[in-house]
Amino acid sequence: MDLITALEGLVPELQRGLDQASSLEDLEGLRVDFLGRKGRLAQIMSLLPKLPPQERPAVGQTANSVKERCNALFEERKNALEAGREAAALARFDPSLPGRAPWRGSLHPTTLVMEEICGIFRGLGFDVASGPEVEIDHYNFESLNMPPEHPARDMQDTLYITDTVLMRTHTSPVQVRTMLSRRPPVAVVAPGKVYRRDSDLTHTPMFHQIEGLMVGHDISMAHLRGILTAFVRAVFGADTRVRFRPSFFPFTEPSAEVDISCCMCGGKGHVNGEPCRVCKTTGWVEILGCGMVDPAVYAAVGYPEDVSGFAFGLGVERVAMLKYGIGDLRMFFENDVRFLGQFA
Ligand code: 2U9
Repeated sequence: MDLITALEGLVPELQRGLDQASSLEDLEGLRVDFLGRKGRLAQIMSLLPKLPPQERPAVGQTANSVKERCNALFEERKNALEAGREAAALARFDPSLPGRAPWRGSLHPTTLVMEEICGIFRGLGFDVASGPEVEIDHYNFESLNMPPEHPARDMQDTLYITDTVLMRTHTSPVQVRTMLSRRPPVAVVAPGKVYRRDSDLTHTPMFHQIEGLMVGHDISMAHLRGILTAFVRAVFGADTRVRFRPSFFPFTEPSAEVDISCCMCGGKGHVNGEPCRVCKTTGWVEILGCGMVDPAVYAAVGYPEDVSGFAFGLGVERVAMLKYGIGDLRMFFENDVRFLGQFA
């Protein structure tokens, strides 16, 4: 068989091979077999030197042409195989399926309520202040009319670090520091963590408070009632009823505790004929403590005698429990995403 016929025979043979190739790997095998350094074409061309010189150019031209046609066949088959691969992938992929939603974090209910409350007081003209959680006895107790031997200082209730350094038991030292650095009038709220040696179903060693202080000239109990009524109605709704009961705190005189009409039963004491679990059928729930700042506190921070003002304090987790109907304080500290995710 002459070399030209042998070369021309490679094209249909390659075509048959390509028809059976089912992958890009098969294709590469065929390329090595036909066009590789020791492949079919190279083997035929190795016989070239044996031909008489005048026949060689024609064989060379045929070899080039066969090589070109083979390359074209490879290219064509490669494109077809790639298109098939893509189609198969698309057949497995259903673009109409809903996507996998990325997991999104959310703010802790304590943070949400703390930010909401601070926002309300900002709107009423208060500044938001913060201070250290590790405090000195002087700011946490002494300046707040709780001298040494005062029962509130008991080791039973306070987490002491040294004799005079402790974990703050309320955010009141923030207001003390504010008064020491600013002249009246002042209006501040102090949100933050507080610590007490207490742990049971309704108490945790750490919880969050927001306390407020407004001091100036001729600030009266009427201002206290007006501000705190506006505040609870902003949090619990405009039709919330409010009542003030006499109470006692070392740092305020007179002092009061504030109840609101129960946000679970609307003050009726029953829900669908069942006794209300939130207010225990009384129709009222305690929400905060307050009072007119005791003159002893002004004396401790060097304020003049003719100022007056009020202060209040509330537990943030307690407000969140009432607002969202959360029955168990421990939920706030367990970090269970099934609980936390409900506030997204
Ligand atoms: C200064 C002067 C007075 C802050 C006040 C309360 C009443 C109060 C409790 C609520 C529930 C603490 O979280 S709780 O356990 N607080 O009832 N707090 S008046 O009085 C101050 C604070 C600072 C300089």
